[in-house]
Amino acid sequence: MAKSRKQKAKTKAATKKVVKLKSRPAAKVKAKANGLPRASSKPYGQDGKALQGVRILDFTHVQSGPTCTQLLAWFGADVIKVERPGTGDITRGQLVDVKGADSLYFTMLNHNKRSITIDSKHPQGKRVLDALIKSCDVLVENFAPGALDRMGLTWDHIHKINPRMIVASIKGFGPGPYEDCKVYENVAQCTGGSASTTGFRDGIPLVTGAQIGDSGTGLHLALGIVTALYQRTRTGRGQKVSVAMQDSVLNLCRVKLRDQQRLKAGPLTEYSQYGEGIPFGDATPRAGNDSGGGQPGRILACKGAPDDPNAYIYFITQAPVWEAICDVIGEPTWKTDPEYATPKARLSKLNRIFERIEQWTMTKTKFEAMDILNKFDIPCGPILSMKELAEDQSLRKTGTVVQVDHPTRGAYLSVGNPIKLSDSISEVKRSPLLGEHTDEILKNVLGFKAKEIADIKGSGALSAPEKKEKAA
Ligand code: CAO
Repeated sequence: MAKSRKQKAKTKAATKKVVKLKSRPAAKVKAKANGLPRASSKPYGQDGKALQGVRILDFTHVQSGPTCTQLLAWFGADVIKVERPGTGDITRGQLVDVKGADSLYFTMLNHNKRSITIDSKHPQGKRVLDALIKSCDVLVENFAPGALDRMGLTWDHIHKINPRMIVASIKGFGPGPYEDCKVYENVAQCTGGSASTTGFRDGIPLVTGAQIGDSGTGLHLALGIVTALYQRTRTGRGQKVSVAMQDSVLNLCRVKLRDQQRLKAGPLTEYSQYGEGIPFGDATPRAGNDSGGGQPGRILACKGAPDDPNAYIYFITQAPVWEAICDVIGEPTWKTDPEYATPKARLSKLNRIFERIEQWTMTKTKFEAMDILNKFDIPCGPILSMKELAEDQSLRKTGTVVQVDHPTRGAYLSVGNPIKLSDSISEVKRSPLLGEHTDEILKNVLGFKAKEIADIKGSGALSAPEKKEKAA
């Protein structure tokens, strides 16, 4: 097909471009033909951080949002936390263990961030916020529904002044009957399917200690943000990233929705209830400590229980190691007995089997049992207390548990970055004091002159309103 003049011109321009790139000295050519930079020649871990160059306007508070931005900060993003003058993130003053110091609740969720205090409803505060929006890549918030809009920070406003801005939000619920509700951790666990499937069949629904509603949602949001940042490298524009806590919990409970649908095909044979001959209702029941998958498991008492509340082990009767289990617990005939030899035959006798295994585990400490069972590749795990985890040397070595120094509270333990990148090493830096970086951000990030800074400060936009003197 003959090319039009326009097409010919385009081809010529493209050829020119290629020639130009080829004719540059090799050292100056940064991009390879596939558009990716050349592989760094620096040693792994010494060529910056994964999210270096990404700046986050962090409007988060309490737990869900701060979990997300802390993770991004550990990966090297410059996270600027905006806090209300005077009080800051409410968690600074919650569950206080050292008088006058930021609580562990706050410090353990806000590492590697900078703090600036701004009254977001003050005209001069809005001016600073607009400047921050212009200079940041991502705004992250987990205010109650509508709060960001009430501050005047609507999507239209943000996108108008910075079309590249990614606006990431956590709310309790997605669009629907509950979209205006305020939500905390346990509400999300209850509305996301976790509580109805946690606990024992004959007991009330239970919430779990793992903060799947807050921290779980923060993790989901972090993935949404880096994904949006990646898309932006192609489109050049920002987008909204929204995660509802109910959705995150349900996502983490997807195996229970799987079981809900399996109910149509008959009883859930791996649930203890099946072996006990108790009929199933029309919803996924609570399954105690039964294993979620097709490998039956239970928590069994070890030497020291029940006086020691954590002298227990999780034991899985994985089918491939059944014969080894029989030998270890002293029931070698179960290897060939048709009543026990196959996984199907065992399903109706799980209570009997685990009672027998427990007779054996009760003769060992949880660590002794773990050592013996590991030799036979029998999947098991001791119930570790927070005290044991805090003292665990292997977790200290990997940086999953770290000791951090803090100017007002002294040294404390925290959970470090659980996601390990070989070329982006996480250092855990202490959380910022309230407004610690206000001046630095106004001057170095936003480029305000001394006079402007003095005017903004003088307006009261960055400080708490003075307490009125009590009338005599
Ligand atoms: N300057 C001025 N005002 C500020 C401010 C600042 N720097 N930062 C916050 N505020 C204001 C907000 O604008 C809001 O004012 P309006 O109600 O007038 O709009 C007000 O502070 C309260 O914000 P909020 O409603 O978000 O806070 P809350 O303590 O009442 O509710 C929470 C907390 C968590 C229930 C709610 O924020 C929420 O539902 N968030 C979404 C779900 C979520 O993340 N939950 C997890 C929390 S962790 O368990």
